[in-house]
Amino acid sequence: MTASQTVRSYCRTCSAHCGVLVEREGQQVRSVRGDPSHPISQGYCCPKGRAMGALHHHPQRLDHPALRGSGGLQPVSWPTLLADLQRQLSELRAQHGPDALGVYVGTGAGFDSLGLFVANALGMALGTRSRYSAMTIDTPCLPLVSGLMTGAPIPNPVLDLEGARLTLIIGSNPMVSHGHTTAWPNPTRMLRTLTGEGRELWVADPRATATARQATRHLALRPATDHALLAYLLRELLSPGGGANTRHIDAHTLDVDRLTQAVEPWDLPRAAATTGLPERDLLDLRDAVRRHGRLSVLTGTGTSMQRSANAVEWLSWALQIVTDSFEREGGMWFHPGASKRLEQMDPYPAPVFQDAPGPASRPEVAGHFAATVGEFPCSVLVDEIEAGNLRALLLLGGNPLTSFPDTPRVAAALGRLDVLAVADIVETPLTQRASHVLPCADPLERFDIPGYIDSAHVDVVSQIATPVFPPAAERRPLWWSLAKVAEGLQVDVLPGGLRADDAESEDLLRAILSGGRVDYDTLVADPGAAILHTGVREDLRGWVEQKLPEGRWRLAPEPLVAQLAALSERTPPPPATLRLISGRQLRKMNSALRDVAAPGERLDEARIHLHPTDAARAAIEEGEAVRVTRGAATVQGRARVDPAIREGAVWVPHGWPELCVSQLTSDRDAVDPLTGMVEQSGFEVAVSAAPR
Ligand SMILES: Nc1nc2c(c(=O)[nH]1)N[C@H]1C(S)=C(S)[C@@H](COP(=O)(O)OP(=O)(O)OC[C@H]3O[C@@H](n4cnc5c(=O)[nH]c(N)nc54)[C@H](O)[C@@H]3O)O[C@H]1N2
Ligand SMILES: Nc1nc2c(c(=O)[nH]1)N[C@H]1C(S)=C(S)[C@@H](COP(=O)(O)OP(=O)(O)OC[C@H]3O[C@@H](n4cnc5c(=O)[nH]c(N)nc54)[C@H](O)[C@@H]3O)O[C@H]1N2
Ligand code: SF4
Ligand SMILES: [Mo]
Repeated sequence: MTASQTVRSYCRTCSAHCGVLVEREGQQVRSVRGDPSHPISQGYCCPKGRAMGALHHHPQRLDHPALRGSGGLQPVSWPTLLADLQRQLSELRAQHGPDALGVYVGTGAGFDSLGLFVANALGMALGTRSRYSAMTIDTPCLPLVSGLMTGAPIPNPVLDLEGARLTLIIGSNPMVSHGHTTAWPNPTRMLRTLTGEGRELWVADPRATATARQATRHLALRPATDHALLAYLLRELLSPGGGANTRHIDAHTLDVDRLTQAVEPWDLPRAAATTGLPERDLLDLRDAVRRHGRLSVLTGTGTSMQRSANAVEWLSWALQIVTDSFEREGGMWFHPGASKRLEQMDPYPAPVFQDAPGPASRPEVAGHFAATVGEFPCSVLVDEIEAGNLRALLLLGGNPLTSFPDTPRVAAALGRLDVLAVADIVETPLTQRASHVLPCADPLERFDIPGYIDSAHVDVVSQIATPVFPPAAERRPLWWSLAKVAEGLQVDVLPGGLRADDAESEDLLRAILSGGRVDYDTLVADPGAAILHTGVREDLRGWVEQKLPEGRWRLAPEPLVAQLAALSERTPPPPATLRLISGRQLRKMNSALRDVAAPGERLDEARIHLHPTDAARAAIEEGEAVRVTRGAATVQGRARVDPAIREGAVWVPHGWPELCVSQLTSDRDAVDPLTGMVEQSGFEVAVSAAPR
């Protein structure tokens, strides 16, 4: 009998990176629970973290490289797989140029620190413009807005948990998601802090979510109308004596007059009619902002996926800037990451957002944005394949069959690629379609330094996870297989000219960590123990504002003003209109973990959620088969009659292949021209009982 042993680590499933204690016995995980000594998560761990062991032992866990031949996918050795992949990629590059080789970094690779590091290095070294990531189907409005308002896509704004007095959450449900740009490990404790003595938390969401239910006030607004709420608040604050901080505006901003003009149409009756909120709600929120003087605004995918995403993100920044909230006591701050890389950048790389053509097949889409952030939007990937511009794709920890718009077109296009190399940890519909399958080390089998370059944590921590087990079977760390691919293409991706077979994860970590707040040896001396960098947050107060050109925020960038003006011209839809909203569920991660749970715990379900009145209007009952239709596209599933959702909103969770909400989205209609973002939430749909 082997004795059990407890190892400290972190969960790598979402940006909360909760500290965990992994109890192992030989090669088996017995249990995973929260680590009470972690300075931020403080013992919290959600069902996905507790399922780390179940994922590690998953029956469909990938063990061997596989190569497609005449008889379908066959297990092969790594040398055979890599030789074939290297040869095909070299030939395609020689024939069609570097843009024929593409890389897609999905969520699974995004949380693999070393894999991500080498994936980015590979994209750059190849000189391909065909770089894609889940960022452009998630929140491209954030780098766009920060770029336009500050001159560079700057770090992530995060909550000042202890300092915040008034917090407004719009389009995020951290009780389930554990946060979007601010990470919420231990969300109940964090919500309690935000609603403590003298503090207020307001949540705008068409659903009475677990987060909204703990708020001081819940504003159940109509989907995709957040711009009206924020524009109204700005209009009121910017009116003479309205509560904006005029001293700060004069000293540290540009274009306040243009902002004032842009929000002028959004008076109280119009904002109330558009949002569907009682005027009292809007007045009370305005008064709360005046009372507190400052506020923190947290946006999420509920806002970043709607048609007005850019306007909403911009107005939320503007609201925080005119109240002098950013980087001040009680307002949000900008996370510098555990490295010092961002704060040492001086000045920020500039200029950005120059004119540049978009991808060859869609030159009108997001050219300047793509050039600035260094990637094409996911919404052009299918066109790039169909046009023959993209011929090989390294698909790293992602699932475009549920995450990209217009699923049937995506499936057909992926089938046309000469090379579809899929790196994952479990068998998925993507690995089944792959030409090359790269089995990766899972979180318990690899090193990670979460939050090193940028982080969503409410404080600055350095942390390292070391492998709990060596990679089983023929699984390899993603960084290694990508470095091997790079060698075959004669490009360098590892630091110090290292060769993949001579390098260890430690060599990469040493190089990446050098010059940071702590070095590799200090971190690894006590693996799993997060080091809290006390005082950094306070020392850095104002660090971003100091880097702004002339120390000023641009309050009213022209392209955003134009987008709000276009929204101002739209008339509110009739009240009976149904709008679909998307979102996350607690026990799965997008399309992953849907069938993985810790022993004795349950799984999530795919349902179409409707308000009782909307259900009655369409004669739909609980559990009945229903159809959601948008134009020619339809999805079908079972109804959940749900009083927590507001009338006029239909909620379909994201990530279910059998109820694939992405089938209702399109990479043609309503693609934002500035970022290439797809309208994934807040669009009109019809709902009916499915024919029996
Ligand atoms: N209509 C609609 N579309 C959406 C959304 C929506 O709400 N509605 N949400 C959007 C958002 S926010 C996102 S982020 C994207 C998600 O888009 P993707 O990232 O493309 O999709 P995921 O389902 O997260 O796929 C993650 C994959 O990574 C694998 N994986 C997990 N862990 C690891 C690992 O350690 N290593 C490797 N190599 N692989 C691993 C999983 O098995 C899974 O196959 O979808 C977007 N698309
Ligand atoms: N458990 C779990 N956690 C996750 C994920 C997961 O799949 N499962 N995915 C991770 C990923 S990739 C991401 S990007 C983050 C996302 O993190 P969040 O953005 O917090 O995601 P959601 O929990 O879907 O919350 C979005 C909320 O917006 C609301 N909403 C929809 N439309 C509107 C609107 O028009 N206006 C307003 N104000 N609200 C609206 C929805 O009802 C929903 O409650 O979560 C991450 N964490
Ligand atoms: S909230 Fe859950 S999924 Fe996210 S890091 Fe913590 S345990 Fe993992
Ligand atoms: Mo996401």
